[in-house]
Amino acid sequence: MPEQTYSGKDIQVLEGLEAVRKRPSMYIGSTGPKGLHHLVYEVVDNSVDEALAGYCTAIDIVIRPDGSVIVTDNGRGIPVDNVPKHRKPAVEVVLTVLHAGGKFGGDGYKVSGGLHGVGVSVVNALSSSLEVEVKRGGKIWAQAYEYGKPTGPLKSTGRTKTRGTSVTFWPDAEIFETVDFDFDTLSTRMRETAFLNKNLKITLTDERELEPRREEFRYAGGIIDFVKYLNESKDTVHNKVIYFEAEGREGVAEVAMQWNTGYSDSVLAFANNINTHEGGTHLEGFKNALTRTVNDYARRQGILKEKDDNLSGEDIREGLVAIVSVKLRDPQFEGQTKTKLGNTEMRGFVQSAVMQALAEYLEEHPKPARSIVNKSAQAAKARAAARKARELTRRKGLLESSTLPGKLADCSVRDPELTEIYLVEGDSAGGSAKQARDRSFQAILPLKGKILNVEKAGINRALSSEEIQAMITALGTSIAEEFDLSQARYHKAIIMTDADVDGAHIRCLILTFFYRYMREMIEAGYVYIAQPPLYKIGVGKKHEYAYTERQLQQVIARMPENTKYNLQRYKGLGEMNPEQLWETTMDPSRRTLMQVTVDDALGAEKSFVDLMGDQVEPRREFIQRHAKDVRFLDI
Ligand code: 0RA
Repeated sequence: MPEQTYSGKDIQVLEGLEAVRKRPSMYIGSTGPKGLHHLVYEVVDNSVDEALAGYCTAIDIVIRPDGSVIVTDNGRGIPVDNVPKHRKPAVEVVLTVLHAGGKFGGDGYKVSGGLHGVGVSVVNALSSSLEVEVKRGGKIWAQAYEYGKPTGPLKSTGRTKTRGTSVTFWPDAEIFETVDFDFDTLSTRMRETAFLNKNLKITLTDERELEPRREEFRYAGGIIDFVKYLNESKDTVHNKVIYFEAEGREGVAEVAMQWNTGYSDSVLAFANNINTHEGGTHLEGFKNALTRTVNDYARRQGILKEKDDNLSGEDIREGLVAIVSVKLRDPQFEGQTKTKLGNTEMRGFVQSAVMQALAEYLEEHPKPARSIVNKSAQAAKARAAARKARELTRRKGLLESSTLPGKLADCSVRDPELTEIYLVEGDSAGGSAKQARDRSFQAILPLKGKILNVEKAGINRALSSEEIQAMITALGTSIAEEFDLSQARYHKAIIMTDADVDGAHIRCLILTFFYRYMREMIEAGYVYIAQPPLYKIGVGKKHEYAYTERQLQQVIARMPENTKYNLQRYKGLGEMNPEQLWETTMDPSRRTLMQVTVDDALGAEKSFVDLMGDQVEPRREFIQRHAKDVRFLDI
């Protein structure tokens, strides 16, 4: 190759991508699994921008056996003509210059802001290899990169009648803690993206298994289908999903909502397709409008009398599943995780849009309107009763008693930042864990079999369950409205259950409890899932553990031919002696913990509700769908 001479600009470019490689977390949040999957979202979001601009109708994502992911769209194709300032084809600039992606795109709504929209150049910088193929102007163009740098110039490789872009990348294993893509994580996110972009077809294929797994998402109803999906396993208060949209100078707002007979609410807010977990002005506008409109209606109809207090926002939102999706030109993302919409104009815009449309809906649909208001009034009554019951419980000293549960084997260190509590399935595994642990900083709380299903029970019954009381007192934070994170007695709460169906169920029950009553524990990153091994492979006096089926295959493949080995399958924690439990699952220097996040409110909500909810059918489906993942189905 001819010697290259670098101009000042080129050096700047390299420095840009070098900076990304030096401090990846600044650009993608982390180098853990979350950051890894973020790479896919980044590429897909660029294709979604093409869809938002009206040029792309289909996106295909394939996880390849060689560790790469390929994202293909049928958009306009990244431009290939030269950018005078850089003296390079636009596609090369988009892939090698930080934040260059949007500069050639003109205006329109974009998926960008916060950690999103950092640009495909960031994906390029963090990939050991990346290939881009563009179909545009009758030609096919291709270029390859290594660690963000082109291995050669953009070349035309053939002719075509179609248009589009395809990006294949191999995440750099030196940068990421893991380069193993998780199908379900991607699938949840792609489903969400499809819901938010009506009629956009997204397919996800996993070619790593002998039998490829494939899912296709395309929703003609958009966020209406999203609400139906979230309410799939619920009994609803009214049949049809309420939907409206509004457009103004500020942007566009879309709302879909439907109440179910449950106790919790799931109001998800999005701005330019980004899940604004921390809420923001659009959500505030929605909530204000909802509370006002329903109260106005209830008074006009005489359901609320003059002497009655207004229904609270919380009462009205009980059982509500809603999607609030806004699109705006210049979104400002704020907050800890940059997922809080800050644009002040959106508050009033969403509020008046919702007030007008919802008032009209209620007037025109008296039957569902009445059911909704009655449901809110009931919630208000129940809440007053629950408050009384809680005060009573508190007086009895159950919630805030300083006496820790008898079954808790506490640790000796008192600094919560240093300590952890294992929530262990069953007394026998609890016993092993007690022997295995380092008692200075590890506490053990054994939990009896199935803890109460808090999704079905109201707060009152939940609080009278012994297992739940034990968890609350041990954790120290209290719950719901009285929850106080600063009182947490441990900064790691580690759920440790058997690797079988029952274990998965119990894990789900405990997670549901956290999700409903101590969500801030999850948000603070205090909740973890222990990963006990599935196999022990013994060769002579040595042994190794495998935590997944794939790992087992790898261990066996690495052994010299005809080696005799002894394979032990662990059906439950009880089969490990304390020493094995320590070295595989509890020793901080050797164990793997999975941190639980609410990043995926959809996934969490959905799997909790499917497993815990009212209806039997989705639950059976869920178990069948996941039966492949469940390592030891006890039949
Ligand atoms: C810059 C400008 C235009 C499109 C794109 C980038 C673009 C980027 C990606 C990334 C993945 N798929 C993509 N598709 C398009 C607009 C091009 C025009 O005006 O024709």
